[in-house]
Amino acid sequence: MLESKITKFADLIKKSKRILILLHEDPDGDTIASSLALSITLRATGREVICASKDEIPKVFEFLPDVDLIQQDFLLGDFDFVITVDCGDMRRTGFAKRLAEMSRSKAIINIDHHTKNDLHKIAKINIVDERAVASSQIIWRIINYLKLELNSKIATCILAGIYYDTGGFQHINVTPESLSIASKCISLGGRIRLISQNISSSKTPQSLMLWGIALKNMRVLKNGIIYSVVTKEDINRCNSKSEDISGLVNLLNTVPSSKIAMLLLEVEDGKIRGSLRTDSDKIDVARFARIFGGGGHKKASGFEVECRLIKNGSSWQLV
Ligand SMILES: [Mn+2]
Repeated sequence: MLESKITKFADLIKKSKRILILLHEDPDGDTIASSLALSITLRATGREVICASKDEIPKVFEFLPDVDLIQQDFLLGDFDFVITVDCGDMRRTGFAKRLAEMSRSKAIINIDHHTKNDLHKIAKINIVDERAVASSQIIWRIINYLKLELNSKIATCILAGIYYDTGGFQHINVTPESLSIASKCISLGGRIRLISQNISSSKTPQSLMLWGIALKNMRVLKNGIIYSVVTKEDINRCNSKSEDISGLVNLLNTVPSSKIAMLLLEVEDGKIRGSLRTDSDKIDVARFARIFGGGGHKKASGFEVECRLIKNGSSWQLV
C-alpha cells in the first residue's frame, strides 16, 4: 500500500528541481529530524530543497546535521511541489492559508504518522502510517524502498526522530521495527550518545528551576488525572523559555496511579497549550485533545486554546 504511494512520490521527485519541506509549528524532535533526513537525502540527488518552519528551532536540536539550513519563511511559487512532514493537520503547518493556495497549482505530499485529517484532502499523495512510532520511521522506509543513499548524517536524523517520539525508547509505543531501524542507524554511524546528551541530558539551571515550579504546581485529581500548570510569569521568573518545559508531561505520566497526565502551558497572554499523555490502552487522549481543536496520538496529544489560567484556591481554572 505505502509502497505504491512511495513510487508515485519518486516519480514526482524525478521531474522536480526545487522542493519545499514544511515542518509543523512549535517544531519537535521528530518533525525536525525527519525533515532534515529527507532534505539531506534529496539534496544528494541534486535537488534544491528548502525546509521551512514557522517557529524557531529549539536549542536542544541545534546539534542535528544541516539544522541551520531550516528557514522560517519561503517564497510562494518557488517550488515544484511541497512535502509536509509530521504535521497532523493543516493548521499545524503554520502556513495553512498559503498551503491551501499552493494546493491549487502544486502537488502536496503528506508524510505523517498522525490520524487522518484535513491535510489528506488537499494532498496528492498521503504517505501516512499510523503504526509508525515516528515520521522519521516512514522517511527511513522511503529512503530504503527507493534505494537512495544513506550516510551517518541521515542515520543520526532518523535515529533522533525515533528517539524523540519514543521518549528515548521508553514509551509504550516502542516496537520491534523501531528498535531494528534504530540499530541499523547506529551501525551506519548514527550518533546515539550525541542525541541522548542533547535531547535528554541538557537541562540548563533556568530550565531546572522551571521544572521545580511546575512540579510544585502539580495537582492529583480523584478521577486519575494528574496535571500541572506553567504560567508566562513562571517562565519569566526563571529567565527561561517555554520550550524548557518540554518533557515534563512525560514525568507526570510516570505516576502509576494516574490515568491521564496533562500540562497546561501559558505560551502567550490568553493562549494556553495543553499536552496530554496516558499509558492506558483504554484511554485515547487524541479524542480529548480534539474536543479543544487539537490532535495527536492515542497516547500522546496536544491542543491550544484561547483562554486564561486563574488560580482558584489550591486548584487552577481555565476561563
Ligand atoms: Mn511525530
